[in-house]
Amino acid sequence: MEQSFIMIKPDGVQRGLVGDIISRFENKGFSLKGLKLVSVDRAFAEKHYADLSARPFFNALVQYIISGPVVAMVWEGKSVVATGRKIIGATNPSDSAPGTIRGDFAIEMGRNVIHGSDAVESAAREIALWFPEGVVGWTSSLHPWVYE
Ligand code: DAT
Ligand code: MG
Repeated sequence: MEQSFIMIKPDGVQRGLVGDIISRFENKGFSLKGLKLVSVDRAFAEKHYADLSARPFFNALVQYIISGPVVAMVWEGKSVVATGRKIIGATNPSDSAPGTIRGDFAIEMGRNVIHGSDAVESAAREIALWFPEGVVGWTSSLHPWVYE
């Protein structure tokens, strides 16, 4: 089954949005396979955002991600990568629809509360980076009530 790496950024943690955000993924029917509160250093954040290293906002982005603890998660389910991006909303909160996480909780791109993998391949890379110890293998007893 498909997995996505979802991270609540430091502003989401500081603002007390962890419970609400987790609820949105749980309520959808996705399964939590990994979860930890961590502070990452600059080198780690630069690795996570390596694809963006040439962009002018890269340093500010890295500074933001290391400014406080983040909640790193692995969520699993059918099409969780693409659907997770829909739950999160557009990168720029000015464009994020109400009802999405960024649409409901964010105003600026540099404080957009949450990260979600943008493809199955990047999800695999990010999960390996953030969870080198592996994730938890379990099956929800609700599985037959979520999937036909
Ligand atoms: P996303 O987080 O929606 O996958 P991304 O991977 O393109 O977006 O960029 C990572 C983060 O970098 C994004 O959440 C916010 C920031 N960012 C992206 N584009 C930006 C820009 N043009 N100016 C400032 N920050 C930007
Ligand atoms: Mg991205």
